[in-house]
Amino acid sequence: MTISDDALRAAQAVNAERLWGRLMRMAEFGARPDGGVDRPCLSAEDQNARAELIGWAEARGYQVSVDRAANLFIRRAGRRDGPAILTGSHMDSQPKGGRFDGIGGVLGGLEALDAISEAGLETDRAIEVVAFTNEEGGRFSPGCTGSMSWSGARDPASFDDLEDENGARYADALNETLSKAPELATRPLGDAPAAYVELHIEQGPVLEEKALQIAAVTGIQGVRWYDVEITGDTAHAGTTPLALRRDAVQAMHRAIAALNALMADPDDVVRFTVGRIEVEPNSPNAVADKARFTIDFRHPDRAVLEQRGNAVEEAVRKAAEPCRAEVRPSLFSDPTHFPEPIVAIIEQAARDLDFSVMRLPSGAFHDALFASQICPTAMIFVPSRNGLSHHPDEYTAPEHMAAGTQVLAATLVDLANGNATV
Ligand code: HGY
Ligand code: MN
Ligand code: MN
Repeated sequence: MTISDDALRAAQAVNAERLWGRLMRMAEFGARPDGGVDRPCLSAEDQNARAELIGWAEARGYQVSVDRAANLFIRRAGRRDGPAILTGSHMDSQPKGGRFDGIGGVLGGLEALDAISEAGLETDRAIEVVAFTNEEGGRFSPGCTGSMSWSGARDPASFDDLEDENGARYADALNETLSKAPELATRPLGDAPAAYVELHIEQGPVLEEKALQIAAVTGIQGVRWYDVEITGDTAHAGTTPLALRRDAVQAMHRAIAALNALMADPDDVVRFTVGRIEVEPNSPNAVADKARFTIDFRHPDRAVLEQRGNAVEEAVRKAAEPCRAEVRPSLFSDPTHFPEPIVAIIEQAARDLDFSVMRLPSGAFHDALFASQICPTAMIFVPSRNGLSHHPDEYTAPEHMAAGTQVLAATLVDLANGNATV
């Protein structure tokens, strides 16, 4: 046993029913008829979910604050001031999202605070839970604008003019959200914590296939997002010979075919997705003069990410001719490896709590990607049924959510008390 007695007591105080009740309550904010969740960042659903979380936190006497990126922090004070141990995740969801992605880490963190309180424990360092703004990027692309603003990875002002599909500006949605809780204390961006540990669902099939309860996450694969805009000429669908057309949809088709060739991988390790397409004038009998689409390209090997990623722009521009193509990078991150000491702490805590555990890299990106640029960072995964996520049927069993939260609570206490050093 390497976890401390206090860590063990905190884990044993985790209340699985309270955690599950909060998860199901949060799933009501943006609930879909098919059982999933559609809670776009900074939407009314998101604002109402944040108000519920603030209510739960204030009822427990925790200090709630917000930074100008609308990242929400819940602080359980420690004996001394100074950098806290931070946990958390995000509250926004995909349009056809599930009830656990992101919110599971926020509510797991809140449950860990409550368990630590109910175990009657004091900790040296404060422990904080954060709900990062816009991790998904579904409404305002790219994702992780909250954690990139917080960590200093990007200038927050660079996101101000992002627009959603209705033309709403990110900065306006941000300010509207901040104005909904004017009484909250504010805090500066970039207060680096002493460490960051994020609980998250695996969003893949491995833990379930191996019938394991916990993964100590070793890192996150590299990701490159691009926004492509192809410009042609609109024309009459009935009278314009094809030889005279600059058809943006046909050019997009050629460009995506060229990208499929560039991203071909017999080992099925490359992840290449075109998830969003927009066409103008979007009329059945007018040739399109605009076609926009997104590229989501991921790989665990930096060399592959660079070699194929650097070929994207030329491949699109050539294939789109005689239309003009513009390729704008929107989110870049190299493969990230979490430091061995903090990964080992997660793994050992799981073992000490008698959970089956493995090490696993993450195929999905997370706010931990940007936390890892400013402090020792690790993640805890719990199983996803059928490996589903970004899907209404996303599901993690109550006992798995509770197990992940127990490992989290123990880890937070030992990191906060210096029993585990990173
Ligand atoms: O896209 C991702 O990897 C994350 O789930 N938002
Ligand atoms: Mn997530
Ligand atoms: Mn997600």
